[in-house]
Amino acid sequence: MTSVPATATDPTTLRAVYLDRLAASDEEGAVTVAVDALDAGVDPEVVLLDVVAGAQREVGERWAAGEWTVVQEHVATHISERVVAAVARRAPTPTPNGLGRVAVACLDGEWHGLPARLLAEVLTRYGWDVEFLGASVPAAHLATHLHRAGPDVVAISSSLPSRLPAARRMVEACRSTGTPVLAGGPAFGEDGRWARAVGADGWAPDARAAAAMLAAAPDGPWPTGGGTATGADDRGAREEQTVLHARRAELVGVAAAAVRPGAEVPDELADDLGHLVDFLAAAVFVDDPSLFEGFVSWVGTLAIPAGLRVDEVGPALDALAAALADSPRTARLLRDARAAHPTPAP
Ligand code: B12
Repeated sequence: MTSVPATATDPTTLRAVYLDRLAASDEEGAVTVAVDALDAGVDPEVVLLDVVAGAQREVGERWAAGEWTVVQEHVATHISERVVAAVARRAPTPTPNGLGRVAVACLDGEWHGLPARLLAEVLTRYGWDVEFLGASVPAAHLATHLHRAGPDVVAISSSLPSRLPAARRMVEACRSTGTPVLAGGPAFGEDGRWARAVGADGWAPDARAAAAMLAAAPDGPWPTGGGTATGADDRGAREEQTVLHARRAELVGVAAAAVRPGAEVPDELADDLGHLVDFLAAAVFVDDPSLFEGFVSWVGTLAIPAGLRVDEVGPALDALAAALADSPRTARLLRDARAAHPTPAP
């Protein structure tokens, strides 16, 4: 166990100590680390973004490496949510300073609510009047809410690039109410290249940058991120993405039969293959092979027992390519990914 120096104020030490408390499922200890840091003069934003968010990213690494179970990750995330609430209670919240109102919502099907919650807390601290709408907000319900509540900006959050088609629907729903959309979270790419592709009005890499950007230009215009991906405006790309989603269950079955013939399909394998199809659909949608290749590299490194193994990735891609030969964009992405990922020697 990492001991807590009474005066620990540097973010790296605090994060290590905080992670220890998460690893021990010690909610009270984790809250104490955060509150003591505030009392020692550490900026609440540092506690939220460098300690809590930093620790959560490490939780994800440990899960992906098979060091932590899903249950350990769930417990840690629950504790972090409690810690964010404790920080909000302890550190006085400035009264809204007239900058305007922001609604923060996760995309439909996006259950990573904590990153959005952290963004909401940070914007509140910068004087915005923030309404946190939570995880997985359906686009149509968001539009209804925006008509009623009338915020100045909608901040949409997503961690999974596979949700980009949903991002496009969300942007269109916000547009129908005349509310500008700021996008953020890893779903939109490290440089925000897919924020532009789904039509967002702005993108920021993290909560600090979002706060600075909104303070500098509350009404926009805002930067929309790097890249030139525009596939979401392309009718052919949209059609192929729709086909992939409509055939998802069948494609998972085809790929599973190719990689483990005759065997019962465990949930973990079905989940991984389902994500493979979803990421393929998103890559087709924004017309960017790097999105799919990033996922293929990542899924092959996961240490999830019974999930898709690295030697099964190539055969799964081959099976999908055969089943999707009449979808030209999809077939091209599968071919390129396969060339970049030859089956490793046993
Ligand atoms: C906790 C967690 C979960 C929890 C989420 C619960 C919750 N209440 O949030 C649960 C269990 C639901 C979950 C589920 C899944 N997860 Co998960 N999860 C995580 C984990 C460990 C932590 C998330 C977190 O809190 N991050 C900390 C924050 C602060 O992250 P952040 O993105 O840096 O946030 C900042 C910016 O992005 C930005 N920002 C965020 N939103 C916005 C919005 C705007 C407008 C702006 C400007 C900025 C902005 O500001 C934030 C603060 O600076 C991450 C690991 C990770 N690296 O994040 C994996 C991770 C995101 N999950 C992952 C996966 C794969 C999944 C699942 C698919 C697993 C599965 N097999 O089912 C499902 C998908 C569920 C779904 N459909 O949404 C992968 C994604 C990999 C990939 N290739 O995309 C990750 C990266 C884990 C890993 N190491 O591989 N997960």
